[in-house]
Amino acid sequence: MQMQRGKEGTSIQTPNVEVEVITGGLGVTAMIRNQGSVNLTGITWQISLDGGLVLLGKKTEGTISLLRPEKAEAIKVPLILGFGKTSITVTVNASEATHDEKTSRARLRVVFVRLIPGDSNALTATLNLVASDIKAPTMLTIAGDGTNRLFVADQPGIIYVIDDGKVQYSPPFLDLTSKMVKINPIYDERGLLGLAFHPEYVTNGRLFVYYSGQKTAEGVDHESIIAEYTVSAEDPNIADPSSENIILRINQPEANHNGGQLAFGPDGYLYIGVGDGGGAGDQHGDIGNGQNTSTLLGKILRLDVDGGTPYAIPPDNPFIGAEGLDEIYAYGFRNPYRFSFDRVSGALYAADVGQDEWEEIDIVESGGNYGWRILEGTHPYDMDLAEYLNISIETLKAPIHEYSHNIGRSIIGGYVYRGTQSPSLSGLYVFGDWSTQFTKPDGKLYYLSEIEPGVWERSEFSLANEKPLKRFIFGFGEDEEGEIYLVTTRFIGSVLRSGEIWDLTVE
Ligand SMILES: [Ca+2]
Ligand SMILES: [Ca+2]
Repeated sequence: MQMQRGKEGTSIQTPNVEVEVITGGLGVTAMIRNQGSVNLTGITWQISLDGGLVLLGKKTEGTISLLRPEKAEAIKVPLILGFGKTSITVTVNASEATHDEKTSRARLRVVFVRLIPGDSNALTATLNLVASDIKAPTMLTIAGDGTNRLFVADQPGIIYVIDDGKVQYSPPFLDLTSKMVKINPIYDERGLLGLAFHPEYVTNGRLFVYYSGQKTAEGVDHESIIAEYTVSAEDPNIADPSSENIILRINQPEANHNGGQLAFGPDGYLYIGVGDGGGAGDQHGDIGNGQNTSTLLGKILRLDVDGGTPYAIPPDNPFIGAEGLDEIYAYGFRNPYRFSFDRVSGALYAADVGQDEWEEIDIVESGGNYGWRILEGTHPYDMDLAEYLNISIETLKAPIHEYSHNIGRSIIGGYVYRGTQSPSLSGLYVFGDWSTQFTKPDGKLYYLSEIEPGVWERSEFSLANEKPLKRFIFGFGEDEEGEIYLVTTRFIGSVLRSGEIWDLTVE
């Protein structure tokens, strides 16, 4: 069964061909995907180069005789010989009256084609280095106390404070390494993954962390621990290490897919992103964890940390009085590693890292089922499970945007920009992809704009500097003015101190 859904969850019966991505190297390759629900036949394509000195491969044409729904096919110009800057335009036309076109800029060096990051007509981002000499920063946030200090969580367990552009290394704001599992410096998804300051931090000094702690049960890998700390009474740049108050422990069956985001909503409640338990394909129990509302795994949780001990359930949480754990706010997630609230609308934007093929962005609502592992993005993953659970596909919440692994590998959620330095970015959702490859740092920077109600368009930033980025993107952050930051590493793990903090501005 091939049920393709539109942006509002309606069926698309119209044909829809898309040029997904253009890549360089030796020659040019473009991925053409059938995004509709009907077979496409007789797709004619053209790859043309405009500008520079092109001796071979200036214009290439071909035909794809049949492209089935969900499928993608590569089209190629195997040999290009040329020099200088050029524009590569890929055009596709299917006989079912659907067409698409994409243009990328590139530099030709004899037979080598180097793509310049950024979509044609995309905004140009300038990255300014704010701090470095950190192992593997996973996020950046603020205390909201008007000091405009930046707080950075480093995956091995240290929180640094950056005050007026200077990182306070010793002592750090908080060192949690002794409480955590020892993480693999080569690659690990465990570690210090989340940090959020209480909305009333100015008066109560409370902050919350999400880290990977030692297991206390058999048959699990580790525990995700959400704990509270209090700032030291003597020094605003140090948290009291003895103040730990554990809010929640969650057994994690595997090392990966831990989620990790903590954020307070505009309602004052603490939201927590928890992954599906890890491994691959959510193979946990009979039905997996995403769809199982008797586990906290594969969920976004919502707690009241101002009432109850150690927390209370907000009175309007969706599973109160119904089957399912009362902590759950929304479910059907695989790895909601990063989410944020729009400062203006209050909407919760979550980026859910996909399995084999699709990365997605969701606007999350109370009680919503976001589909995993029945669907990956809008695409079937385990339709038998829907039948087994008697879930109608139409009731699953569709992402506002998805992209395939031809484009990226692990989506890294960011923020809707509400700052003042970059007016052209206003209201756009800035996000990224960790890296297109495991073996080399190739993070991508994107933004999403709602071009008409319910229709979202992804653009890859052009870069004024650091192009290509050549870094892994681990997360984003905002300062008190709503200016946006990016945290990266040069290496896949935390083995070296290659972590960097950048602020991002647009002309
Ligand atoms: Ca319940
Ligand atoms: Ca989903």
